[in-house]
Amino acid sequence: MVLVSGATSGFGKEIAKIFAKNGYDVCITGRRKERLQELKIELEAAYKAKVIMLQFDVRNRQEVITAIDGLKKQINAVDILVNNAGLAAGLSTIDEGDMDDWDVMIDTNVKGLLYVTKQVLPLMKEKGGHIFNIGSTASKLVYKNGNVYCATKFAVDALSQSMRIDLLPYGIKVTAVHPGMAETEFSLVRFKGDAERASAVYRGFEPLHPEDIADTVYYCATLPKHVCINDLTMTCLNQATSMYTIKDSERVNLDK
Ligand code: NDP
Ligand code: 8X3
Repeated sequence: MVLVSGATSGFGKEIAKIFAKNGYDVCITGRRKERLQELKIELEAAYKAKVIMLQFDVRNRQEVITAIDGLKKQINAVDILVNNAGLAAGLSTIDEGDMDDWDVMIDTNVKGLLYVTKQVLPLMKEKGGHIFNIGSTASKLVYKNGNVYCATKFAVDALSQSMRIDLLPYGIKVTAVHPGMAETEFSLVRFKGDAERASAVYRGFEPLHPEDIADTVYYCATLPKHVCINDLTMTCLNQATSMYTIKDSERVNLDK
């Protein structure tokens, strides 16, 4: 069983799809129930997959406990956990930052990841397994106005390193995947529904696609048992770091 947090959109949705397509049972989670229902129907019809859906908010500790307790009544083990649910809220300097935005990011990206992991681990410790934590290029290098979002993703990096040590005796692999810019609902959420501002982020170059991240997670998950990719940063062709992305118009050999 592969449990994917934040499977209603973007990376999580494609990650759930690629595992279902390849014969894995999947557990899809998120807050938006209709999206979960649609995806469950789609995966069952397209791939004859076994799909369990769990609606909960990763920030709500009791909701997480209740949901995973319910899962424990249906299955004996989670083989792969993908901690993907996350978001950015706002983009501003520390002095102008919105404290509600800070709370949402810290509660979702850091505490939510911890709550889900803690509840799922009893389903993984007996047999071993694989945890994927979706960080970001922002886990490696901060960028202007990214302050709290970057801090939460640095925390994902630190927690991935810690989990790798703590879970070594259980044969649990921990892979942190750090993508650069990818067009999903991420910027729409960050800019609170401002579609024009969101799409402008990706104008002039081809960003990563959610399928690229899903392919990468699937690749890491299907390596031989003795091999673990610990930490992986991936960007589109025009991005070097979280601070440096160029437009196609800046490429010197674009038409060659
Ligand atoms: P999307 O906004 O498309 O998807 C985010 C997912 O997270 C949704 O399924 C959403 O589900 C879920 N989610 C958000 N908050 C909560 C919550 N409180 N409880 C449960 N689920 C929640 O964004 P992406 O697919 O791009 O983002 C996925 C991850 O990748 C995030 O951690 C993000 O930080 C990271 N990332 C994104 C990059 C990008 O450029 N797109 C680059 C690098 C990293 P729902 O709203 O239904 O609850
Ligand atoms: C998301 C990458 O640079 O758009 O983690 O904030 S960025």
